[in-house]
Amino acid sequence: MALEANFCRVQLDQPGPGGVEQLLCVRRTRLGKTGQQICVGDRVRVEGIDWPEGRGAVAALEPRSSLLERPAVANCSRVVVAVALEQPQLDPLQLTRFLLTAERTGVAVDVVLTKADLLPVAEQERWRDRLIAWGYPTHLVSSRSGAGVEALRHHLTQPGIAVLCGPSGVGKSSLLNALVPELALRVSAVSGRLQRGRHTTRHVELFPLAPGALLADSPGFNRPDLPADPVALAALFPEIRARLSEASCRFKNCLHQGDPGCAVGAEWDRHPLYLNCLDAALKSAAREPKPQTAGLKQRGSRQEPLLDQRLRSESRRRRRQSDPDEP
Ligand SMILES: Nc1nc2c(ncn2[C@@H]2O[C@H](COP(=O)(O)OP(=O)(O)OP(=O)(O)O)[C@@H](O)[C@H]2O)c(=O)[nH]1
Ligand SMILES: [Mg+2]
Ligand SMILES: [Zn+2]
Repeated sequence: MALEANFCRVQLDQPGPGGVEQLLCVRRTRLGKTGQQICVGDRVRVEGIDWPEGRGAVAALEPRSSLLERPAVANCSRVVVAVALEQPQLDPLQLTRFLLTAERTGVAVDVVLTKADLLPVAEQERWRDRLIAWGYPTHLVSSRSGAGVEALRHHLTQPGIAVLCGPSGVGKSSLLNALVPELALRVSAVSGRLQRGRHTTRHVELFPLAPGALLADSPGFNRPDLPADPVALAALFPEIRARLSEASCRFKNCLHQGDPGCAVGAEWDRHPLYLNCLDAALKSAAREPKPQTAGLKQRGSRQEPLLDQRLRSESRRRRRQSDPDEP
């Protein structure tokens, strides 16, 4: 399933009459009573098929095995988070936010470090070793020189859907072009002092890497959301999972801020990044209380005054106008 302006393209399990392999279906944004939203990767049932025209209508959505929230992709079996080593410079906090979104799917997560041609080998390897220590299989690639591309293709040639996501301008589409030269996807140069990308890719789209192995290119964005429940954050860090599999914290509701009695401690690379994300998640939970966090009493969770509803939606509207990253 792929989405286009007002239609979705449905890939059939078996060719229909006349060898039709894909159907163009009217896109209803929400389906049935449940109001579920269709996304790329969804398995759907189609009705009212006009075979000669290759058209139909999506009637129902099959249950999903996984869901990546942003970019929205259903049923992926792997998330590949791409960040550049340079242009734009690698930002560990931003990378962590992407990894947290990827972790929420429950599927395998890889890191791809792009533009390796822009850094000396020793520095490339320092980054790679650092990310391996975080708990992620990490690949160094350069679409420009071709370094690492073949090894990555080999790694990704497995049945299922892999999603390539990451900030704008890191070279996701360039990498897809290197992996599948026939594609010739549009890419464009990063701009400005901050070397920000230009949001060149506009839609999520699936491309066949090998029979049965699909890779999705996706539009870059710069600031993935954190989970709504701050308590859910810890389980999304492989380093915390590893420590908790060996020992337990003294308090059951421990938020792992490195206090005495915490089995996770503070002696790990991403500890400050974890604290940063935890603080942001606690603040936003306090702003918009959710049932599961409403009764939460934790150190460091400052209760913020609730903004007037109108003010809140107004400020959200303004943020959206000034920041293309706001959904
Ligand atoms: N030096 C170098 N530049 C690269 C490499 N890969 C991509 N670039 C450049 O980086 C810029 C952005 O590349 P894109 O492929 O459009 O990046 P993207 O991640 O798809 O960006 P969005 O579609 O906006 O999310 C282009 O100018 C590319 O030529 C690389 O391996 N080395
Ligand atoms: Mg792109
Ligand atoms: Zn703890």
